[in-house]
Amino acid sequence: MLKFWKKKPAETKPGQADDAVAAIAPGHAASTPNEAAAPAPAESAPAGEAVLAPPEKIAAEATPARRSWRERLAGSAFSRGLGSLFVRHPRLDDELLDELETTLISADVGVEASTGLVEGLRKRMHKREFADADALLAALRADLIAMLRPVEAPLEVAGHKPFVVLVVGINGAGKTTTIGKLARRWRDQKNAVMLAAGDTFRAAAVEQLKTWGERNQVPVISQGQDADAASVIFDALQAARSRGIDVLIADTAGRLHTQGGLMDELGKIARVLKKLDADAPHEVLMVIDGTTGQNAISQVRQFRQIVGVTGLVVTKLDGTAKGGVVFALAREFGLPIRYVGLGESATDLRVFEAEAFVDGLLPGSLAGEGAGRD
Ligand SMILES: Nc1nc2c(ncn2[C@@H]2O[C@H](COP(=O)(O)OP(=O)(O)O)[C@@H](O)[C@H]2O)c(=O)[nH]1
Ligand SMILES: [Mg+2]
Repeated sequence: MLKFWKKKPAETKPGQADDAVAAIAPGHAASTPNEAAAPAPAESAPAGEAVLAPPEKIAAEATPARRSWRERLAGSAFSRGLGSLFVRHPRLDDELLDELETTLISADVGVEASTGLVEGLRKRMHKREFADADALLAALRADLIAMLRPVEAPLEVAGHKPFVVLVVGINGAGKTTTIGKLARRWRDQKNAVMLAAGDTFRAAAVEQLKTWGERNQVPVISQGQDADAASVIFDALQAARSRGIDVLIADTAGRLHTQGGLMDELGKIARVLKKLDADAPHEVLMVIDGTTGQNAISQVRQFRQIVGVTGLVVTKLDGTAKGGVVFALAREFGLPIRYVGLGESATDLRVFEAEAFVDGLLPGSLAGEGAGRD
């Protein structure tokens, strides 16, 4: 019988952030998981106005219930696949490793990476390094963490003022939602944040950004639908400079089917920003939908050709995402994975941590703490 399976997965431990938060703000602990659906606060600022909420209000809003990485990742094909594999096949043999390889591939880890991992484990098994399946899983955990360590590089926004973040990615990837979450995060860290509504292709996109701005009391610079995106973002950087803003986050359109148009637009945005600040944008953050599987790889490849991507955010890893795409991205590009989206609400964006992520995907007791620092 496998030790790891008999033990009950420890979701959270006393003293972890989730418990602490629940203790401080019991009202918030029961709040709806989908904060995106909540109405915007009435005292929201008109677009373009810099208004900072009183500190006590920010503190109160900053304490909704936080769920552990494992709670969020448990539904992924990766987690479910591994869990059931070791139940179906508890014996340590080549067949187990063959099935492990299939599980990793079908969880979007990618063929090369999966084969590489499994062949490494197979050699060690044949050398009798593993006493049982637990030992094999421990080795797999270590290998998975080692794959992700090089891309664990949090984004620091302190080096420039304003620090300009250009957010790119295809439609529906989660750009605007991620911007809303980042606005909340950086505002909570006492930065003055401003948003630029650079996705001028759809009126709804501008409105969506404004709603996030109102909800987080951060100003949004916009010129409405069909405005020139570069001009909106240029104006926003000028406004950000004159108002002493710390972080400017710019939304963009993501029409990949007209790659030429997108290339022109993103190229123009980067050029006009450089007129004001030769180093801007300081981060080109590409947002990727974690449910798109191996297609994520070709998306990153295309956007890298269009604009110099400096960091990634992988969204929608809650629910049924396969999760393995994070490993495939790490192996293929080595680009920093700055954040992962584990849900739709403002606090569901986590700084990417290799160990917390891997532990969230693995069967309970095998993993370490599992909750992560963030
Ligand atoms: N479950 C889940 N949904 C997300 C996440 N991030 C974004 N979404 C949803 O994905 C959809 C598209 O997001 P949006 O920000 O409009 O994408 P954009 O077109 O790239 O700006 C929306 O319904 C979001 O609520 C996430 O981390 N988890
Ligand atoms: Mg959008």
